[in-house]
Amino acid sequence: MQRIFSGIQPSGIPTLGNYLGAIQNWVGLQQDHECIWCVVDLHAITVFQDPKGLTAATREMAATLLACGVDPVKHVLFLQSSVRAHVQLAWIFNCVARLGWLNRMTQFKDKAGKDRENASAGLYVYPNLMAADIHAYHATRVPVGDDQKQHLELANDIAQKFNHDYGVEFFKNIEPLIMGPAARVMSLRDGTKKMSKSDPSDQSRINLNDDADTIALKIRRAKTDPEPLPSETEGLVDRPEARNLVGIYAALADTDHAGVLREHGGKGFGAFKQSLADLLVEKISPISQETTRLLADPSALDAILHKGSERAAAIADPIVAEAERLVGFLK
Ligand code: AQP
Repeated sequence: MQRIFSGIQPSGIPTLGNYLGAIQNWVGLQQDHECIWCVVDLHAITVFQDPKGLTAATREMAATLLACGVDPVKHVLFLQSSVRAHVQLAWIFNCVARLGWLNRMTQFKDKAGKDRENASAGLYVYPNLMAADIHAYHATRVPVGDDQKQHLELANDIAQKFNHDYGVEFFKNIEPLIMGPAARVMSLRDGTKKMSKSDPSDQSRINLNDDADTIALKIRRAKTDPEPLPSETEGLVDRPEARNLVGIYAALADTDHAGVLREHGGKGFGAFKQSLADLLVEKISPISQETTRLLADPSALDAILHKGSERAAAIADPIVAEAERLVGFLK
C-alpha cells in the first residue's frame, strides 16, 4: 500500500480552497492508502502568528479535518511541532538544497511580496521543511493543490541530491496527486489570485465555519462579469471569475466544467449564484456544525492529536535516525 503524507497550516480558518484542493481529496484517499495527515504549525509561524490565536487555530484546524472525515484511528492525524524528526531532517535538507533552487520558488515571491528583505528566513526555507515532512515518512504520494506542485519538485531534487551526495538510494521519489476541477480555487474578489485563509479580505473566501447567510452574501458579492454563462467550456477562457465559480460548482457537484455549463449555460449570474450558494450551504453546514461540536471538548481533541503524534514519531524517528547516520553523525 502506498504511503501518503499531506499537511495544512493552522494559519487561519480553513477555506473552501483548502477543502476542494486538499481536504476533500484526503478523505477519498483514505479508502486505499496508508495516510499521514499533519497540522503544520511549524510552517504557520513562517509568518508571525499571535500565540493564543495559533493555539486556537490549531485546534480549529484539527476539528475541521475530523469534521470533514479525516480518520485518526485507521490513519494518523498529528501536530508537526510534536514530532521532532521534522526539524532534525529539515536542518539536513537546509544543507542539501541550493540557494538557486529556493530562489525560484514562486510561493516565496508571492508571500514575501515587495518587502523581501523583511521576510523571515523560515519563509525562505519553508520548502526544505516541507520536503522533510514528506521524506521523514518515506511517503511517495502527496495530495496537494496545484499551487504546491513546485515545492514537490524541489522535494524530489533534494532527495536526489541527498542520495547522490551520500551514495545511497534512501529517499524516495514523490508523486504529487493534484485532483479535481477545483485544484486551484481563486479569490472571490479577484479571479487571478488564489483563495487564501490569510487574505486580509474575508470577502475573498468562503471559510468552512461561515454560516448560511454569510455564504449567500459572499457569493452574491463575488466579482463576475456582465456576460451570461457560456454553454461551452471555451467560453470561460479570459473570464477568470466565471471560470472560478463554475469550477467551484463542478467540484461540489462532483462533475466537470462542461457538466455545469450543460445545466447552467446561458443563465445570468444572479440565478447561477443562487444555485451555487445553495450547494455550498448544503456541503459546508454539516462540516461547521460538527467542528463546533468537537471544539466544545478540547481535551478529547488534544488526546486524539497526542496519540497521533506518538504514532507519527514511531514511523519518522527511525527513518530520520538513519538519515543522520548516513550523513555521518555519531549515533
Ligand atoms: N485556493 C486553493 N485552491 C486549491 N487548493 C488550495 N490549497 C490552499 N489554497 C488552495 C491547498 O490546501 C492545502 C493546505 O494548504 P496550506 O494551509 O498548507 O497552505 P497554503 O497553500 O498557503 O494555503 P492558504 O489557505 O493560502 O494558507 P495561507 O493563507 O496561510 O498561506 C495545500 O495542499 C494547498 O495546495
